[in-house]
Amino acid sequence: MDKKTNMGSMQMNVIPIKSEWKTGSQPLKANENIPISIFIKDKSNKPITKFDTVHEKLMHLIIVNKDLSYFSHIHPEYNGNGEFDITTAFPAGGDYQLIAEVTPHGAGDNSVEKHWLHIDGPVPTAKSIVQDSTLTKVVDGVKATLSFDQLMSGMSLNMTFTLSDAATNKPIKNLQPYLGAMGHCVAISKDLKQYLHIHPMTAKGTGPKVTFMTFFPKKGVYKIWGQFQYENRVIVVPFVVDVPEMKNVG
Ligand SMILES: [Cu+2]
Repeated sequence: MDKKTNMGSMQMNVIPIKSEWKTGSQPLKANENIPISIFIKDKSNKPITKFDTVHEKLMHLIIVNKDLSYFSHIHPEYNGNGEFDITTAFPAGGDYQLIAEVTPHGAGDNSVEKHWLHIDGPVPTAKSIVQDSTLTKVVDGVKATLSFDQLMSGMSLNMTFTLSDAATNKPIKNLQPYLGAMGHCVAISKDLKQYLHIHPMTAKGTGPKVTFMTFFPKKGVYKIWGQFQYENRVIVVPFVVDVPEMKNVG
C-alpha cells in the first residue's frame, strides 16, 4: 500500500481533480477582506469530499503576485462537500496567482490547483526578479544561508538552510516545529509556471541546518521561500537562484 512517489520524479495524481473558485463581488479591491471559496471536484464535476491531512492541514494555499514580491501561505477551512473557504486581503492592485494544494483521500499524492485573481487598485512598479548575488540574508532577527549540494535542473538535489541568531551570531538549535515539520519551502519559477512545495528530508530536528530535497523540472530563475518557526514567530526567508540546465552526461 505504499504509494509514496519518488521525490525526484514527477508527481503522480491518482485522482485527477479540477477546481472552481469563487470570490466576493467585483471589483475586488486592494486592502479589503475578500472571501474566497475553492471547490474541489473530480473530472466528472462531482465534489471530492474526503481529504488527507498533510502537514496538519487539509488545504495549503500559497498566494504570490506576478513579480513574486508578495508571498502568503494560508490555510482555508474545510466546510464539507469539497468546499474550502478563507478570507484574505491583498496588499495592492495587480494580478495574483493562488495555488491550492490538497490530497484527496486515496490519491496518495497532493494535487495543485492554480487560479489567477485580478485585484483593483494602484499597481506598484514591478520589481525585477534578480538572482541573489549572495545566498545569506537576515530576516526578522534570523541569519539564513542557503546552499546546494549541486544546483541543476532535472535532478534531485539537496538544498540546505543554515540558520543563526542574527543578534548573537549563534547557530539556532531550538527551531520549533512549524506545521509538523522543521520547516517548509516553496519554489516558484520566474514565469510562475513551475510550482514546487518542498518538505524537509527529516521531520525532526531543531536546527541549525534544515535540508530539503527537491527537483527543479526546468532551468531558469526561481524564487525560493523557506519558512521556519523560531521563538514563537514564523520567519519567511526568500532567495532567488538561477538554476542551470543539466549538463549532458555521456
Ligand atoms: Cu500550508
